[in-house]
Amino acid sequence: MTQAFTPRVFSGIKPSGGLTLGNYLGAIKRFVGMQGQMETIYCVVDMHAITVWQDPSELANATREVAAGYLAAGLDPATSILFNQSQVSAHAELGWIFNCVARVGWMNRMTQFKDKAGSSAEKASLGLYAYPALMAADILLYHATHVPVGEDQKQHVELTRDIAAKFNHDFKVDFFPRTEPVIDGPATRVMNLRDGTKKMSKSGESDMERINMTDGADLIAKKFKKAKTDPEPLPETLEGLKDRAEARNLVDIYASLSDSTPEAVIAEYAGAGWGRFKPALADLAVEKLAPMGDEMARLMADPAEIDRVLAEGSEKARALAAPILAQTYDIVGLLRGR
Ligand code: AQP
Repeated sequence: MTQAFTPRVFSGIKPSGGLTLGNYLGAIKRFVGMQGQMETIYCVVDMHAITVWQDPSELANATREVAAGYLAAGLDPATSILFNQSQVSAHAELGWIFNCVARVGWMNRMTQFKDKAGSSAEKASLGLYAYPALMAADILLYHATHVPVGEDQKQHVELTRDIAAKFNHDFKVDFFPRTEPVIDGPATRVMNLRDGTKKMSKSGESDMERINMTDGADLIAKKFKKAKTDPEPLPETLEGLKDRAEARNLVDIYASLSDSTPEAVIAEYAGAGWGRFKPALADLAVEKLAPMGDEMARLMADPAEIDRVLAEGSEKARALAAPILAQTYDIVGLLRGR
């Protein structure tokens, strides 16, 4: 008989730079949407951030900034557990066990490692290679059943399912759930504003490629104005955006920001040129992002309060994680004092 798992959401963002519109639309906005529907646990995954070099003098602040983004977007620490990963050591402990469950062949298929390590894979950290096993631990440490993520993380959530299945099979238990990735809405993959074939990323080379959650009105307008497009006006139907990656991206962003659909956006702007669409998009983005940017700045002015929220959330997370890690140790046969 298969165990019934309590519906529970887990997801996280790594503090590897300032939050982007991609992080907001692909993740945070959807985290807020799931709040109140089931138990929700949202983490700032600082141990993932250090898989590539992070300046120690900036990491703690970057961690606070992601937390400030969560709070400013509407995550409520009284409803969701909000914490940073490194304060709950069980993540690292379960991560090690999953390093021993996951197969090297599985890791070799992870496209994100190939993208991030590029041609210098030999020089990449072992942590960057193993990071999907730690991500599986983040999720399964809470027996999370649902993981809202952007499209780029789909493969890692599928790996999490494989790790859970192998663990259950190897130890003849029904202990870890088969977690579902939740990838929905029009902005599951927000693209780079200067190159519609690349994802918008925190750590992309140029700031003009991305909208940051903290960008002011003028900068947002400038970035959309300079965003790469093509000479054609917006088409009459969505099919007309096929093979127009940059145009499609701007339509998807508009749809997501306005809680609408790409079809509805096209219906409204059919035949419009960029001179009309881009300023409308910039106004909409400013309307949605500026209040959050202001709130983030207000929160960041009181770092002790953010630290307090994260410490309190970490305590709650530790309490949920401890019995699951203890049972995992027992299943694996690791001796522990009682
Ligand atoms: N462009 C995007 N569109 C939609 N969703 C996105 N996410 C990231 N970029 C986009 C989603 O945000 C969540 C947190 O991601 P992360 O910071 O943990 O890792 P990432 O995907 O590697 O993010 P970045 O911004 O690209 O960071 P860097 O440049 O440091 O690697 C995830 O749910 C992700 O899907």
